[in-house]
Amino acid sequence: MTKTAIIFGVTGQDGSHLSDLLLLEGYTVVGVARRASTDNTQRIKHILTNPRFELVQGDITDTHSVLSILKKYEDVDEIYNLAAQSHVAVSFKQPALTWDITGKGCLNILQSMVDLGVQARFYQASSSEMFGKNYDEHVRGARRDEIPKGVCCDLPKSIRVKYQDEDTKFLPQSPYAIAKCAAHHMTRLFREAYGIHASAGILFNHEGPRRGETFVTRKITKWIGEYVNWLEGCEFGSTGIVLPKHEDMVRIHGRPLNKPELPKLRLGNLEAFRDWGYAGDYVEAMWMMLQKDSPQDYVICTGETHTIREFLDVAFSSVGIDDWNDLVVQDPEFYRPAEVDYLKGKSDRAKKELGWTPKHSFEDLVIMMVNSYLE
Ligand code: NAP
Ligand code: G4F
Repeated sequence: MTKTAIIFGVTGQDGSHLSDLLLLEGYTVVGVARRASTDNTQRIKHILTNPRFELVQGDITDTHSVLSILKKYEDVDEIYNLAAQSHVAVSFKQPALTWDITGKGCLNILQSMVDLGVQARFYQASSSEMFGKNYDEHVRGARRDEIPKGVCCDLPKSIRVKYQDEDTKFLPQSPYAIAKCAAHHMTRLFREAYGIHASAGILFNHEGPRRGETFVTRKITKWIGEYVNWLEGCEFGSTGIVLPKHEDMVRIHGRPLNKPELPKLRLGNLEAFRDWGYAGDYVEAMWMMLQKDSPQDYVICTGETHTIREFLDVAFSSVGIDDWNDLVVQDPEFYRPAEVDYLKGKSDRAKKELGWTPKHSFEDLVIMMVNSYLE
């Protein structure tokens, strides 16, 4: 029999990939989108006419709205909560709104499920941001807390590996991460207290051509795409590397450009480490979690970590630019009041219990994102 799934946050990056996957799997998908004054369905345009896809209006912060949707689809099989104010920097500027959407929104769904007796399986989009400042360490296969005091510091750095997994304690560093922790614990509590089949995926950063344009990977790759197009549009054309600075143009070409200079790429902290994967791979893990007989929380990641600087290296070199230093400016505007310096996941549980591993490498991802702006 055809299964039905409700996706809160269907218009987002993950909501669109998950809809694609579930439709392929034969589901009927009910996507919940909030009212907007402009069209917010860009990422799901290609499925809007699918007879097994239905778009309904709703807002996760409005209890009545959530209740009435769940009441209408009370026989639903699976509910995915992907709705969030998901931008960490924005959460410092709009903490209360972030709390209402990212934290309380999850409670609105879970409590509505209990009140209405909805028996569906539930997925909560938890985040590696919840680990914040914390990590565990492998030293020759042991956890940091198993190593006798003093020993760790005597060992060479090369054999100490920092990572986060399901047992790593949360130490959130932003209003967003704190709201995610609350929703994560709410999911666990409702699983234990009411027996709901509720699972949380602790997903590390995942990206792709559908990523919002203010997240760092998309901001970088979009700028590179614009830069390449700008170079190609120059009067003299461009095959090699030219710098978009007036004085350099005069030096290289003997005359200034005949079009306005392209603003440089303005970024914040380039030293943070992130474990970046491809969003299309990660939504498969979400779905796999809800196919298990027992609910469980899973870390989903690649196990590889790179700095923003390394992302810049790979992205720029994919268009033949080896030195990007003159093209990028570090701007205090993009620094955060508190930073998450290091994320590197360990997804052994997902591999063992779900059979999930990522299909795309870091390099694949970066090149895919740059190319999406060049095509
Ligand atoms: P996203 O692109 O920002 O999508 C968020 C979705 O939530 C959008 O559809 C947005 O609608 C919707 N939304 C926001 N406020 C809402 C409200 N009040 N009521 C109903 N819907 C609302 O995020 P994403 O990258 O797809 O991530 C999906 C989920 O995973 C989020 O919960 C995010 O926090 C979490 N997560 C993401 C990552 C990652 O690296 N991408 C990693 C870990 C966890 P609009 O389109 O109208 O804005
Ligand atoms: O791309 P980001 O904004 O992603 P961030 O903060 O890691 O959060 C994303 O991943 C989380 C999972 O770990 C999700 F839960 C969350 O919803 C979101 O999807 O920033 C990545 C790094 C940060 O260290 C930031 O300080 O890039 C640094 N950065 C440097 N310059 C910048 C910029 N980030 C942004 N957005 N814009 C910049 O100009």
